[in-house]
Amino acid sequence: MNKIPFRGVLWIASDIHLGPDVPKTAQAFYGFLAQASQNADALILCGDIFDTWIGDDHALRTPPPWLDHALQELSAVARAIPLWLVRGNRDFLMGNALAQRLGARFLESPTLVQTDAGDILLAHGDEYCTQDLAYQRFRRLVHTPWVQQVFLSLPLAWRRAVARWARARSKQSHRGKPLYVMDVTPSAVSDALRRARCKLMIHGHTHQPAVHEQTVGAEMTWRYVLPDWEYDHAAPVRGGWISVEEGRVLMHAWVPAYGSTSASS
Ligand code: LP5
Ligand code: MN
Repeated sequence: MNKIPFRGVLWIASDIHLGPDVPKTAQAFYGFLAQASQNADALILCGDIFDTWIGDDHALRTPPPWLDHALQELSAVARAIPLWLVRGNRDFLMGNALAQRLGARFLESPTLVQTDAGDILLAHGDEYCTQDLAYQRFRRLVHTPWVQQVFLSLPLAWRRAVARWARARSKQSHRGKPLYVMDVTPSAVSDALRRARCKLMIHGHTHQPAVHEQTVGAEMTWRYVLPDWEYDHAAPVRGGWISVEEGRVLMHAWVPAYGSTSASS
């Protein structure tokens, strides 16, 4: 089990899905990053920071304007506080060159984060969607090292086309799947918590922010689910983060014009 100790105020956000078509979401997120630089001692972005990631070379050689802006904002926060990145199911190809460029580091999913609020098992969350057999097949395939190497050796235009196709297939497949299939499986979560000897989990991915209580053996456990960020195509808009501070885990909604509102603890 990967373990990492943190002291002080930790902020965690995920599922921002940055891309060329979400300027308002990006703007809201950059406001959040500026606040994180001032108010947190470390920031973890827990996967799906980008809507797709088709290789570091794409980003670093000639980034389009939206991506250049994103890289600058992420670098700025990494100069102020430690920035940790977790790979999600859409940006699992983020690599060391990106981390180096940003001054960030990777956390593997899952990692046991040792905080002032106790040990927290942190994961993107897709690994616990075990009832989604089609997704788990896709996940095994695209996490296979030689498949990734072949994909990364393709010309950029081909990679873009594959990513567009995979996103379209994914959106289409949502329509045919019941919500419980696209959610985490309770027994997969409890198995992971039991193995890690831990009572708290934080994950993203499902876009269903909540705090769930679940009894594991004789113990009560809590699972905090991060929201996704959408300020372009949704009404009401949504986005938020979790802070770990003074021994507590708090969920917050991000309201760009007014700063933040605390939602629950
Ligand atoms: O992402 P989201 O929220 O829509 O849904 C996810 C699951 N879908 C995915 C697919 C991603 O969205 C696409 C990521 C593109 C990455 C770019 C690189 C691509 C190639 C890299 C090769 C090394 O993760 C979705 C879940 C949902 O979460 C809830 O958990 O249900 O799962 C699916 O949609 C799986 C489908 O059922 C089948 C997906 C078909 C895609 C086939 C593409 C194969 C490309 C292989 C290339 C070698
Ligand atoms: Mn995801």
